[in-house]
Amino acid sequence: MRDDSLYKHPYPSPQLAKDYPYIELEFQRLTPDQMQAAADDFYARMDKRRSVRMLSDEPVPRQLIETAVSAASTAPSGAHQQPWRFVAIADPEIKRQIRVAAEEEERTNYLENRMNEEWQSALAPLGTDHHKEFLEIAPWIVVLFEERYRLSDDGTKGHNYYVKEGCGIAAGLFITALHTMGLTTLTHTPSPMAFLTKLLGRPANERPFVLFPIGYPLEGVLVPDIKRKDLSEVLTVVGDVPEELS
Ligand code: IYR
Repeated sequence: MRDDSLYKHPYPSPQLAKDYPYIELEFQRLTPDQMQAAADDFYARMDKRRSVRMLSDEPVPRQLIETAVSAASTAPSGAHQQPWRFVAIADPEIKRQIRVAAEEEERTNYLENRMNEEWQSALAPLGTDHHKEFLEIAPWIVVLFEERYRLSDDGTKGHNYYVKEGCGIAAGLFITALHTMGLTTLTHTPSPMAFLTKLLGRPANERPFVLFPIGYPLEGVLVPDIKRKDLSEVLTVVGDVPEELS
């Protein structure tokens, strides 16, 4: 039984619990040592994740992609609307069309200076260019579309809330799932990527958010020797920390 005594305004209120279904949270309490060990393991594993630009053509079973999407779709979202749609492509001809269209856009970005100098110099250490061969070689491409608004079969529109936030979290969970299952990907945003809506036959309420080529890394592949920011550069603690939390 829940002990509400800390709260003057318990959630759900008795009325809310009458009006809507609620269930007790399933939660596994860990010991402090287990918690730190889990955190250390997870961090160590995630710190090994790298964006990979040369994937192999080795097949990846569909089931793995489906499970990764299921995991991604556990992301929290505004009003629990889950405003995302993952579109998976293994069809060589469609992958080829995506590559051709993406390279066309990127040619303008890189060779006709659609990206300004500041942008191009920020990318210099990554050495990206308009060649996107991985789009054809990777066994899978998954495009995450944001569902900008809801569209019923009869054409009625409905508002979706915090779509970008939800999709960003879903994308994070997706790459985490892929990494955990021993696959690799690149969070790729061919720019502009409106061509994907048409090419993949998606409805007007969906907009491409990010594209993921997915597969195994090509044996011996090189990745940029980048360092991640130190904790002190990404974490600021404001105010006093009570003794028992230190
Ligand atoms: N969309 C281009 C450019 C690009 C932009 C950023 I910011 C990157 O981190 C990497 C690439 C491309 O995909 O090449």
